[in-house]
Amino acid sequence: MRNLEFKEQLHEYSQWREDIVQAIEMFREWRGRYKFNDPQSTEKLLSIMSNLQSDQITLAFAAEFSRGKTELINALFFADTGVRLLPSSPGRTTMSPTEIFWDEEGGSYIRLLNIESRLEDISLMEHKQNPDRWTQVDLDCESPTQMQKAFKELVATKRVSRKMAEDLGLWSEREAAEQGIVNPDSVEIPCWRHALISFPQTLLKEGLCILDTPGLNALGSEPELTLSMLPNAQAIIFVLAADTGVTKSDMEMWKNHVNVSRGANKQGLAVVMNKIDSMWDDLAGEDGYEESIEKQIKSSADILGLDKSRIFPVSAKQGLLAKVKSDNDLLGKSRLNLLEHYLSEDILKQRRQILMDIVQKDIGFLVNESVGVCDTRLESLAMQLDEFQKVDFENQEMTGKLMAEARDQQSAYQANVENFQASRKVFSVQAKMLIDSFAKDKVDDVIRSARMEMKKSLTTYGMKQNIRKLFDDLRDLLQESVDMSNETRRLVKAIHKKFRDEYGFKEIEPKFFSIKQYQFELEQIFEEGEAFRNSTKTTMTEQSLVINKLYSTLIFNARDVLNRAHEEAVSWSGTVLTPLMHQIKNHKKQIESRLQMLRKINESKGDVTENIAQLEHELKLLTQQRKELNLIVKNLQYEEDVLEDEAVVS
Ligand SMILES: Nc1nc2c(ncn2[C@@H]2O[C@H](COP(=O)(O)OP(=O)(O)O)[C@@H](O)[C@H]2O)c(=O)[nH]1
Ligand SMILES: [Mg+2]
Repeated sequence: MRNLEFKEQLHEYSQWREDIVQAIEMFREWRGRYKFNDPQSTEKLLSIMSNLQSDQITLAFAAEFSRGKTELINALFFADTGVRLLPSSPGRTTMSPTEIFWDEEGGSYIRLLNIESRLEDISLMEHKQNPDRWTQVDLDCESPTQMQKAFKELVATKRVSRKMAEDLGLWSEREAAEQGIVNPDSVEIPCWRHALISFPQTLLKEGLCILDTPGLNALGSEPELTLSMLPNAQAIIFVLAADTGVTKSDMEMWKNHVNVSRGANKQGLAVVMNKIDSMWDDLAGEDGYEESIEKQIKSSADILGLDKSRIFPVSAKQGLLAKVKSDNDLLGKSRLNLLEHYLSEDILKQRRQILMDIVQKDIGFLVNESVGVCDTRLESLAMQLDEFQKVDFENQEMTGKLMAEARDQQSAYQANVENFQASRKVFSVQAKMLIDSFAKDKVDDVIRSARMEMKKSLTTYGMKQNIRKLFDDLRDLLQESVDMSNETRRLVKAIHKKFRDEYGFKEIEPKFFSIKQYQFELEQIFEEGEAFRNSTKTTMTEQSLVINKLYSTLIFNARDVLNRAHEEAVSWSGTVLTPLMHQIKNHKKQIESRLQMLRKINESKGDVTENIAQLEHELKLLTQQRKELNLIVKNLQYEEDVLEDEAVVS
């Protein structure tokens, strides 16, 4: 009953996603039934469906420690359990980044990665693929109190030597001094580096994934968080506390970790001004309270350089309490609903749009193709029917002439098809060259040698030179492919033009593959890495752990970009000529069937009515096919003309 709004919206969203998947499945069946399918397009459709099905909405909570992130997560998503599910308490609370989601295969669990793993040069991503490396705690989802108890492990700490803490990047002279600790023998550190929590709560089952990050310290020492995980989240919720205002470390966090990962338009970003209840007992009364909240929001907006409407004053603590006790007045006072409204309206809508764009980009041309081929068939069948109804088949001279014409047409077309087969071979060779130009092993070679150079360099400066060189090399690699992809594109265009000009084929603007976007992404990765390095240079010693990790993250991200580019090139070259091939096949069939009918008529005059009846029957079947397709297109929530516009643009 309580956090109804976000819950309902998420539910509706996941329903919508299911509907789209179903429409795509219907389309796939339709293509199979009427022989429009080919292995590559079928694979494409299957992969889109599986991506949609496993799509998650990740909300990341970032802030300095003790701003109330964990409490906010409890209040927003887990109040239904009736308890404070995740441990939230004064002081340094959750110290390891925690991801909360539902893992259908793995079931319910907490998986914890030990803090010492920081010393290895293995990314979190790689660790996640290897469950054996994690300590697992089982969860009894029937019992919130058992779960609550199990979650206590998240905040476990232990004492290690100062040297060890230093090696792990968890020792700061300055911070310790602030707490009155000088020159200690041992230091208290968190036991766990990262936590994964899976349990079957409704929101999580519908694809919500929550990332709870600890404070500045952890983000500064885990570049993967800032440079991979936060940018990949659909939204970041940055939490401030009303009782502290925007502090220096809040600002540092904002600048170096939150703002950078949102790109220029700051999409999917909300700032929460938590703990407004600390202002409740103000003697100034209701008006004074409103005024001081307004003032705080304005000054925070100014400092952060953000629009006021993105800042949400809430009390997570009172909101949680209100939900657990079903106290509507208190819930109103906590103002949680405004934040929930923003999350559901803005973030979910945006995600829907993004998925829709992906679906359109990926299968729009297949839908267009089916519609196009279907329509061409309908047209030519209707024309043939018309012709057969008009021609006087008693006139032998006439039928003979028609047949001769049709035969000429057939052989001319045959020659062109052979021509097409030859062009297709040329295309295959060129496409293969394009694909090979940035194949995985080629990229791996470049990376391997860069890594080797890096290991050899003794200074941060030397490493910096090496990473710069690596990015230059990767850029060059892509540049070569750009030239090649331009060439391939010209070839594809020429092949299409020929059939369009000579046979009036429907305008199918072939889908184009462009490397530009990937080059841009590569550039971004490098620049963000530089920014990160500059921002935290005070904590980085020569050849430090963090620098190593930073460069591993950059390399990982760069490799990901090149992999994606490669995958797209492979899938593009496999499918780009398919629509044309279908049109060619279709055209060939038409010529053949017309010729066959003419031949039959010529051989046994008087059979015309039977032939006409057959054509009428075919026309009926085809109209039915087209109707079914229409319905599918509608279910995909497409407008055909929109699609056609799209195809021209892309
Ligand atoms: N007064 C008040 N205290 C809060 C609120 N939210 C969290 N806290 C307290 O702030 C402290 C830190 O909260 P926690 O959620 O662990 O912060 P985190 O480190 O950002 O995850 C705890 O003592 C919470 O009880 C709030 O809305 N009002
Ligand atoms: Mg916390």
